[in-house]
Amino acid sequence: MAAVETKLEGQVALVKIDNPPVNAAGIDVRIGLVNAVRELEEDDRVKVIALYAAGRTFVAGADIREFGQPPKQPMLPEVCEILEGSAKPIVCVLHGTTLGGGLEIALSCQARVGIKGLKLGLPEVNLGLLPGAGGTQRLPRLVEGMTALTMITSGKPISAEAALEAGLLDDLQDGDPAEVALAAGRQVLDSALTPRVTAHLENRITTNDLDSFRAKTRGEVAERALKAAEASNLPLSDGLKEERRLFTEAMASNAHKGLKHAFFAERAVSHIPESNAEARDLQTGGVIGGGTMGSGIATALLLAGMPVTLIEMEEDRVAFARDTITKNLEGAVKRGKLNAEQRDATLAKLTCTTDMSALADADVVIEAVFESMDVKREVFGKLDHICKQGAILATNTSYLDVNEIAGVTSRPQDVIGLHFFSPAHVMRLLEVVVGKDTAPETVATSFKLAKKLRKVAVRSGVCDGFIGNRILAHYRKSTAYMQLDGAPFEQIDAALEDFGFAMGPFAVSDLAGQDIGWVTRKRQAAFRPDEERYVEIADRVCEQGWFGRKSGKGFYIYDGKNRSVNPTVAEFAQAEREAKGITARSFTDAEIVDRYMAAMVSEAARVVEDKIALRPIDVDAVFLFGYGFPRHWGGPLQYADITGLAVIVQRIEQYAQEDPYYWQVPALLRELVEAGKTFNDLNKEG
Ligand code: T1G
Repeated sequence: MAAVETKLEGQVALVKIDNPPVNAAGIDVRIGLVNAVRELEEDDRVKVIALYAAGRTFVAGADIREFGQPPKQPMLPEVCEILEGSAKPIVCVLHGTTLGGGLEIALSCQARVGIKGLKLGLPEVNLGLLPGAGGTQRLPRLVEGMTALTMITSGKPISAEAALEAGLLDDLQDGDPAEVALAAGRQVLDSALTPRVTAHLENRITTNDLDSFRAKTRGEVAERALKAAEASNLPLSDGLKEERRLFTEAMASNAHKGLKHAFFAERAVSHIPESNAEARDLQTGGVIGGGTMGSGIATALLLAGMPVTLIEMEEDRVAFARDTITKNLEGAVKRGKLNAEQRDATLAKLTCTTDMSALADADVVIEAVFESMDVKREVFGKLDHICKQGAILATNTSYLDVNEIAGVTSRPQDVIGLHFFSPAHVMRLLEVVVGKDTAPETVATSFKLAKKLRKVAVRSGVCDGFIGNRILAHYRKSTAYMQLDGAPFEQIDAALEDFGFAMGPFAVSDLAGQDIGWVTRKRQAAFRPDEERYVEIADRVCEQGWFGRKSGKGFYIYDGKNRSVNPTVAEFAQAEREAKGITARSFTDAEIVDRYMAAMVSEAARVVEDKIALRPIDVDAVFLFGYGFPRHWGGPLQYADITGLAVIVQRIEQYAQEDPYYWQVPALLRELVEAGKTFNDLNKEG
């Protein structure tokens, strides 16, 4: 099947793009389009060309997989120039998600007809780029300045209706793209649709538009996109040159490397060894435990359209759970995800009860009770007798041994860990923890559930803390060590927020509750090696009952929306230094980030080494979608590749001089450096 096919219908030439899954404008599509236009220009029978695409969408952009590869001619800018210069008018029919290079192709045609449900956008900034095939020059010639600048700098798509109103579309139809294309071609023949050459239209960005955008556009990526759009006040050929110059600059940027990696991380993690196993039916869900996590999980299942039965021990807890879920759905109404009718219909699918036998027919049951092995073993013992054969029995534990939990049932093959992140109906990450006896069908069904919940599911093996929390437990220590050695915690938070984290580690633990970390530290105290440094500052804070936001005080003091540093923390730090004979020293922000990331990368490498994560990119996805890792870095192991693995090793070896127990170079990291390889090479080996 050719990527581009032509068929004549009278004087209308239908040109069909067919390059599944999303008709990306890869080399075959580009060559196909150029050849089609060239041939049809010479064919006297043809008076108009109607361009459309097969499948679920018109062109969803340039082929991202070609980025960073040697360029294959013709490149998309040239294809767009050929479409724009065509001797025969080209009407383009758009459906699905017409994005990036796909919209740029459409902008280069002489008329555009949309099909209802269409979304149009220039999402290049989400990849650290800018429209590179004329989008920043031709869009402002078709729509008014503010609309053009918004689409170019925000990357957000607009609806077909908004595009019609803005003049981006000439018409909006319903139906099959091929039929709409033929009808549109005939409309041009009948002069019911007037072709316009975009290049001949005036740029509509005003100085005021630019001034207002300059004032509010922040960040290297968006500022560069705005700069390109500004060049639209030049003659088109000069504007296109400036756009190309800035596009090439963006292609070489770290932000692009990180954001492209993040795009593929979200998709690569669904490629698992169990992909071909048969997933079971998933109509109804059950949740045990109506606390914050249980209610959040129930809300996620309800929002995915599943009837849910939630179990709690006492009636007042049942009422609390229903109330929490109702509030969660109210929040979804506020965020515009649901309207009032949909909220009520969703809530009607919820059953809250103390009677566990109500779970007998559930296709999947997710346990979210107190993090105690005894309690979990008791619950799974009961589920084993209540639930129908073939039901997925899942635990939402965030670190307990899934194999031990499965071991109390007669069907460990149906037991799996489904580790949600709070708030469970909002956070996109789901760690799917596969036990030693978990059946491939159970894994495949869990990934199917994740897709239904619009989660990014990452497969994890069983270990303390799985992928995310195991790595967190390690790098978190580096912040306590830096604090004891002299870095004020607020400096550590600020340095990491500048690096790109939405919130620094001390602020995060204040938000989550200092008592959670305290319980973990006490649990680990029993088997903490003597060689391991231990910092007591956080224990001192907890001993005061200062658990963070929920108690109005932690490392920070919270007064309504205001937050200030808790000065007593510095006193606790100084007292511990004096007790341990430590002289405080200063840290630069850069050193704080280097140490934090070296600690994160080293434990992440060990998680890959131990095969807890399938690939390095799985670790990156966990941190991008569950731990607020700055997207423009692409994740901790992509950061390591961008920074240079040898540099990371050299830093760990330097830090090991002061603490050889904590700072150890993982074998995998050393092997990659010696082999001149990167974590991405491992991803490719898959
Ligand atoms: N190039 C290559 N592969 C792509 C692709 C693209 N543009 N878009 C999607 N895929 C693959 C994806 O990796 C997955 O593969 C499969 O298609 C299905 O995607 C010059 C420079 C279109 C809204 O940024 O936002 O044009 O995992 O799972 O949820 O100015 O894909 O199955 O192997 O996401 O239905 C601009 C990116 C490019 C759009 C569909 N375009 N794509 O979502 O399916 S830059 C974009 C999306 C550009 C020019 C510039 C979404 C989607 P696999 P999926 P989906």
